[in-house]
Order: sequence, then C-alpha cells, then structure tokens
Amino acid sequence: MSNTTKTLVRCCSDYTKFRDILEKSKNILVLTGAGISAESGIPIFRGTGGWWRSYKAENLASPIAFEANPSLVWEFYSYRREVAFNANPNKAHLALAQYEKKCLTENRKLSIITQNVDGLHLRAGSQSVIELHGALRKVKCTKCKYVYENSDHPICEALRGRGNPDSIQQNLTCISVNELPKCTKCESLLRPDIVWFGEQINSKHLEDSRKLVEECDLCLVVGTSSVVYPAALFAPTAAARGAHVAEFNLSEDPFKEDFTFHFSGPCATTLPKALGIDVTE
Ligand code: BV8
Ligand code: ZN
Repeated sequence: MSNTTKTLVRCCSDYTKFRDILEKSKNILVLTGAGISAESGIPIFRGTGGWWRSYKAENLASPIAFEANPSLVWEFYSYRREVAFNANPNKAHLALAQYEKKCLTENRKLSIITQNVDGLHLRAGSQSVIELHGALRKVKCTKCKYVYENSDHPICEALRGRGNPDSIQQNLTCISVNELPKCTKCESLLRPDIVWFGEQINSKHLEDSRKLVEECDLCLVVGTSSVVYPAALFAPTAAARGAHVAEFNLSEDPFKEDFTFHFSGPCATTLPKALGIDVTE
C-alpha cells in the first residue's frame, strides 16, 4: 500500500478501521515489550519499574555486571524468576493466543516477537513466539554453554530468601561462586539464558525476526518504549515497507512516524477490543 493511501487511513484509535485491516491481513507480526506484562504484575523495565534496590535493571543485565558480581546478578534474577513464575498471562497475552488460533483456521498467520523474558506468551498458549532476549526459565553454562530449562525457585539453596528488592538485603555477604547455581553437566557456574546489553541476539532468532518483518502486512507494537535495539527497528522497518503499524501503549504519545494506528490505554483492555476477542481469564 502506498504511503499516501496509508496516510488517508491513518487514524488515531479507530477500532472499526483497524478491524477492517486486521481481518484482511494474512501475515500479522506482533512485537511486544514489558508493557504487555505490566498488568500481570511484572515491573516494566524503565521508569520506576526499572529499579531493583539501588540499581537500574539495565546495569545489572550485562556481562560486565555478572563478571564483577555474579552473586548480586543472581540475586536480581532470582527475584525476577520468582515474580515471573508466580505471574499469570493477562487478557492481552490471552487475546493474542486466541487470535493466533483463529488465524490458523483461516490460513493466515500471527507471529510474536517478544522482548520479554517472562514466558507469559507461551503460557497463554501462543505457539509462534520468538523470545528475542531469552527467558528467565532457561539457564546457560558459562563453560560448556549447555542450555536447559530450570524453573526451580530458589534455583539453589544459597539463593533461598535472597533477592528481594528492598535494600535491607543490600548488606548481606556475597554468595560464593561455588554456592551459586551450577551446570548439571560440568558443575561450572550457570548464568541466566538471557541476552544482556552488549550481547549479540541469537543469530537464528535475528534471521527469523527479519523474515517476519519483511513478510508482514500488519504489525502490532504492544507495550514497548522502543528504545532497545535491534527490536526497536522492526516496526519502523515494516512501516517503511508499507505495512500498517498499530501501536498499543499506555502513553498518549503522538504517532511514531509512519504508524497508522495508535491505541492508548492499558493493553489488557485495548488489545482484546481491537482483536475483537472477548477473553475470559
Ligand atoms: C546488540 C534482557 C549487537 C535483560 C534486554 C552500547 C554498548 C553495547 C550495545 C549498545 C550500546 N548502545 C546501544 C547498544 C545496543 C543495545 C541497546 O539497544 N541499548 C539501548 C538501551 C540503547 N542493544 C543491545 O545490546 C542488544 N544487542 O545490539 O548486539 C551489539 C553488541 C555489542 C555492541 C554493540 C552492538 C541486546 C539488547 C537486549 C537487552 N536485554 N532484556 C533482562 O530482561 O533482564 S532488553 C530489556 O529492555 C527488556 O527485555 C525489555 O523488554 C526491553 C525493552 O524495554 P521495553 O520492553 O520497551 O520496556 P520499557 O519499560 O522500556 O517500556 C515499557 C512500555 O510499556 C512503555 O512504553 C510504557 O508506556 C508501556 N506500558 C506500560 N504499561 C502498559 C504499557 N503499554 C500498554 N499497556 C500497559 N498496561
Ligand atoms: Zn557446563
């Protein structure tokens, strides 16, 4: 669709116009960020939600931080694992899973690329999901690189009762490396299987994501501040190809350049309404 036509249909939050385009779309790509899990009780990454004790989450989600203080980083992830494992998918996750099933019966496709590591899309029943930044339920050996799932909480005895965000725990002694989580294969130190800042995205995930961006005729961008790369490039790239882009965000922010729709408000309300899915949680 040429940009002119797109501009003509460009409308703030016209659910009717959106549904008309949605029903005609064959390859729907949904990009999600921390905002889609906010109503499941999982803190978002920036703003007040982005702090843990006196640290910015971003400064703990890095190989440098892990190298310098694996005990502190494991406490941070032990807390986030507990929050994520105890959370439930909300109506936004469930609506996407239900709409994906509807697409499959109509020979259409809905795929999700998520920046989130909480696993809630999979637990909601979505099948086509790329967890671009990894997952809290997965661990990776720092030595033999073995990756496997471990949803135990705590993941090791030394982390029992550790990791809560209140600073009272700030002064506890560091956990020694040999008491931190260890690889079941070679007994070396484990790390969360998460893509940290400054680390490359898994090449297959990146390739598969690029294909979805190239093929989509409609792109939904849900609950992301679009500041982390390369994920932040996906929607603008789809828009530049002429795909319709619909943004679902709390903020009333004006359109991102080239986006066709902007639905402001909590996405557990706006997304099911836009998809025409009446979710029973
Ligand atoms: C890479 C896992 C190549 C961690 C995450 C300098 C050195 C090295 C790299 C860089 C550098 N400068 C820039 C870079 C690239 C860097 C980057 O983009 N940095 C940013 C900060 C500028 N990217 C990388 O490093 C990536 N790798 O580029 O490799 C390379 C390698 C070396 C050197 C150069 C290049 C890897 C990035 C992956 C980082 N890992 N997660 C963990 O989770 O523990 S990213 C992290 O941010 C989370 O995954 C989070 O999901 C993600 C993005 O944030 P959002 O999801 O958007 O969340 P946020 O809180 O920001 O926003 C929430 C939104 O929701 C808001 O808009 C809000 O309004 C809205 N909202 C809230 N509630 C609701 C809602 N909307 C609707 N309804 C609601 N109810
Ligand atoms: Zn190992």
